[in-house]
Amino acid sequence: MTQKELAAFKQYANEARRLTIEMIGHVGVGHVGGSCSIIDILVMLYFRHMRIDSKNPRWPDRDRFVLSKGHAGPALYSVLAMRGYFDRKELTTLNQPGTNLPSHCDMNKTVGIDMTAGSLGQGLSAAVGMAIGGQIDRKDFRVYCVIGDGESQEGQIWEAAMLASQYKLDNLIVFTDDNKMQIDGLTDDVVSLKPLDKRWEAFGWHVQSVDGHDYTAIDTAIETAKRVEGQPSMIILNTIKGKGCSFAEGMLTSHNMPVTAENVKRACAELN
Ligand SMILES: Cc1ncc(C[n+]2csc(CCOP(=O)(O)OP(=O)(O)O)c2C)c(N)n1
Ligand SMILES: [Mg+2]
Repeated sequence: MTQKELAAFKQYANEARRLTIEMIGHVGVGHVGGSCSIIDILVMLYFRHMRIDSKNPRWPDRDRFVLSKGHAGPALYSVLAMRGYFDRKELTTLNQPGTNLPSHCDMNKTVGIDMTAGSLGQGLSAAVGMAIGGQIDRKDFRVYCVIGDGESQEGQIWEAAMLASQYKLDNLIVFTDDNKMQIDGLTDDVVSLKPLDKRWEAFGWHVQSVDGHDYTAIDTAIETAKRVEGQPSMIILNTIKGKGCSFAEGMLTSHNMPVTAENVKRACAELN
């Protein structure tokens, strides 16, 4: 990756974080923490790695993306708007009556959303189904999916994990947003997942662990995952909840928090 590309990704991520905070600030409350922890991976996917065409959002050969931790919808909406799937003006309608942008992703409402999500644990199963579909149809699209660390306590995650390795789904690349926090506690204190990498390996997956805010590391990991044959890929992203916004960064309270006009002003200044 060139220095120029790196600078561009940082700029896109700053912009996506600003849009996310503005959007949530407009409603007054929302999932700041889990949205901001995934912005860097979303930028890398939507601005570098995914084969997509925003003017043809249902293109059968497109790569698919499933945000299994659907409560982080605002982060995805900001990136989709930046990529031209819909007008940025729509972002101010987040979670309002009649909106196309509900707080949790809905494929029947929002252009560019490939799967409805929000009930934790289900999105990965849908992603596995899409990858099996691609395999049956002999299509070369990839399926990308982001799950949460807290979400990984759901039994359904591990059912999907077993199926994916059984079917040797090397067209499936999944990321765990390992921000170490869930709704009301540290993931380690609630039900620890350690050692997370070894667990995925034991389920037959190719596993990598990287800094989830380091574009070069993420880029290299995705390139490696694309070359893996005969196994699905897990990339564990070491992330910080609320990353980039000092009123939320690293705070348990950032899960679903009030966002004031003052918060928005300060975050936008920090992200400039
Ligand atoms: C099946 C189900 N149970 C509970 C919830 C409520 N809930 C929403 S987010 C969340 C915490 C998830 O933690 P994690 O996956 O780590 O998300 P993140 O830290 O990225 O916000 C919970 C329990 C839900 N959406 N679905
Ligand atoms: Mg978490």
